[in-house]
Amino acid sequence: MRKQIALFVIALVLAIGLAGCQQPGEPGTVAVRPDNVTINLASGVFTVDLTATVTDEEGNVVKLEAGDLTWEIADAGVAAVAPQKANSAVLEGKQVGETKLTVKYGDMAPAEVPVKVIDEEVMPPSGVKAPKALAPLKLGEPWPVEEKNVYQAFQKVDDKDVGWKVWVFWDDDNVYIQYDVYTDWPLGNQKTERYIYEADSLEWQIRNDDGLRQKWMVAETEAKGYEVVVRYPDRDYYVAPNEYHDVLIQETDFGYRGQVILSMKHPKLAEFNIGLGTKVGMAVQVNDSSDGQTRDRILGGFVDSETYTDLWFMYK
Ligand SMILES: [Ca+2]
Repeated sequence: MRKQIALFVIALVLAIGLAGCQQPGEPGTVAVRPDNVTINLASGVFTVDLTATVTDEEGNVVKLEAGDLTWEIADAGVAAVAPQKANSAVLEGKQVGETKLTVKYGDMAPAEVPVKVIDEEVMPPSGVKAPKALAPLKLGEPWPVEEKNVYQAFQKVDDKDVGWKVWVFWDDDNVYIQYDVYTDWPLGNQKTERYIYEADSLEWQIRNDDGLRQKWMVAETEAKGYEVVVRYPDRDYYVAPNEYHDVLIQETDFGYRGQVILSMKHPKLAEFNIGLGTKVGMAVQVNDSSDGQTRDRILGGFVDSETYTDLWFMYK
């Protein structure tokens, strides 16, 4: 009996001793997910979440406490790393280049994660892009319009190209629309409120995949100045500038240019929840009048025909 107890005690001591051997410094592995990182600054997503797992030589996952891991980035100019919980960190791309993240636990062989920071323009998979404005766009100033992001419609009239080009931008506060109308008819609108579509005016309509739809109609009228009509479910009439809208329409050598600022604080725009990565369908038409009273032609006509083009809200 005494001998059996002695053996049991020895076994117990051995077991405790073995368990005690699994301290930092013993062979094991440090693994990080993802094990390879590419951050594209042009996407507008600058960070990647990293998670580390430490396994001892028995294959058991080691429970980590804050500070157990050391996260090191070789080139702090390219990327920065900020530990979060005991086993996680956030990696942030800073500038184009390549570097390496090293994650250490005791004397174990560290995990090494190659990090690449690139800045390569992303074009939308369909339709057109609305780039983010890095600073608020101001009426009357040149907006950063580029042909590659244009949404346009032209038709030949007496051998002349008549139509429009539209660009959309956004930031956290506003959606910005520039529309350049190529027409040889004079700029004018003698209608007001619900009838502004009968003379020179823009109709900008969007809808999302949930079936939410809204239309903004914009014109400079003789009656009131810059009018904005928010169409659904019942027309709301505004004169810009107001807390939600600002508009500038000016004649140009090709016709006229409109710049429209729509605040996302307006409930009918807010409900689209526009931000990085948002996609909506967009339809545009420009009503063109020769005398300011009669709609002689519709340029584009995509609102009436409900022909939508994908519009992607992207970073740049
Ligand atoms: Ca006109």
